[in-house]
Amino acid sequence: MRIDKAEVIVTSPDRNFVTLRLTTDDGLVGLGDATLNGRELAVVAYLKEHVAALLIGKDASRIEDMWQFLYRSAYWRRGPVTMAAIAAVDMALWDIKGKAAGMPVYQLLGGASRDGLMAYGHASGKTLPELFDSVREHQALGFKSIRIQTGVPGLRAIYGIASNTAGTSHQGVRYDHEPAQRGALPMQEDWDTRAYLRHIPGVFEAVRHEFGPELPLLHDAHHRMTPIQAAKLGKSLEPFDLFWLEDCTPAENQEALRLVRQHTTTPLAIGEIFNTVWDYHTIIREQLIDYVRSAVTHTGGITHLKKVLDYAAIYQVKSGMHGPTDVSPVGMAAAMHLGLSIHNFGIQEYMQHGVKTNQVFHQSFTWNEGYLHPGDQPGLGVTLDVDEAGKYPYEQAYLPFNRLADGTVHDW
Ligand code: GCO
Ligand code: MG
Repeated sequence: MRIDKAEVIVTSPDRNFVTLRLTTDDGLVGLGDATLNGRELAVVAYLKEHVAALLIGKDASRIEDMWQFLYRSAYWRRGPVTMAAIAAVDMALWDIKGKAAGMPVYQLLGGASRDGLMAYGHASGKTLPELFDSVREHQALGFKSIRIQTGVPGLRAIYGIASNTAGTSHQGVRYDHEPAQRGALPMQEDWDTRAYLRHIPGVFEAVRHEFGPELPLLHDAHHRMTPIQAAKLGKSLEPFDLFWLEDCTPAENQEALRLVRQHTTTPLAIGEIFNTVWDYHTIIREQLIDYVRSAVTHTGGITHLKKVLDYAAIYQVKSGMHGPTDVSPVGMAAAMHLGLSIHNFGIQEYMQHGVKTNQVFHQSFTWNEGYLHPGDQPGLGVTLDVDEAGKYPYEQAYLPFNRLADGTVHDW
């Protein structure tokens, strides 16, 4: 079972996706997601120029060895581009191993620890009535847990709130499939942390009043606060019993979470921009977070994220894998197989892909009353229709960014 071919396929059905396709000499095909939102072509070049040739002729069954080889032989460790490239190779090899064994990947990881994966959807609205409609729309689709993002009076546009030009998912939910807007330059948004801190508790109070105490509610703060501001927000949200508050401070300063933690019992989730266990070392060991947000795609694949989550399990920290539309159907499938098998699964983010994306990527997962399941096809359970993919060439796209009223660039 030697690797015969390594192809990098770039397609942009509802948004840009990068997929690595490995073929073995005995005809098995494995897919890996290498999509790095807004910096896609850097990973394409890394794979095409520096990795593809190294794979040819190698034994496709040696997943751990391949991971260690790609991580250590490069000398330059970690970082989103490197780790997304390694992740794609790793996922493709797990896909191949599953097909060779005739088993879904979750069986190779130890089998199912649960029947399905509770998933949360993204409700958003500029105003409360819009937000309530969006929550109801998600409940009608079966979602049992919901992320709440809201407009803030005085601010023009806020990331994570579906615009009027948003597309719809295959189930008709209104989403910005590519919040990384297509165009030659990134969109500029405005930001005011004090206005945000004044507004958010009232929104959660209204949502609890409307939808009752049971519905698990989540919120994403996108790294915009200082530790003391985050502590204040966590405290002010305690009466509304959040499932989690996500990315409350800029993620690269792990120590910042100590101060937040001392002041609030609101559960914290962090890590969608982390790449290795080293980014989590302090915050897991000191139990400064409750949920690990990494995607398989951005954290070196199933092999490495499983190690992060096994480490987290010792400290009662659970998974909350990243699942926006920029994680491709292949990356989502990998998350579902891993989530089904580990004991410390917490919740899965599930932002549904668009209609065109689902025509390019044929998927085996099921969605049943709020729960995902990866399906029982051998491997990851995703196939790529290359002809369909060819209809959608890459388009430049950037995530938006923030400036404060005085023009200062802010975290987003
Ligand atoms: C989330 C995220 C996304 C990211 C996006 C960046 O919680 O789903 O914050 O909206 O910003 O995936 O590529
Ligand atoms: Mg997030």
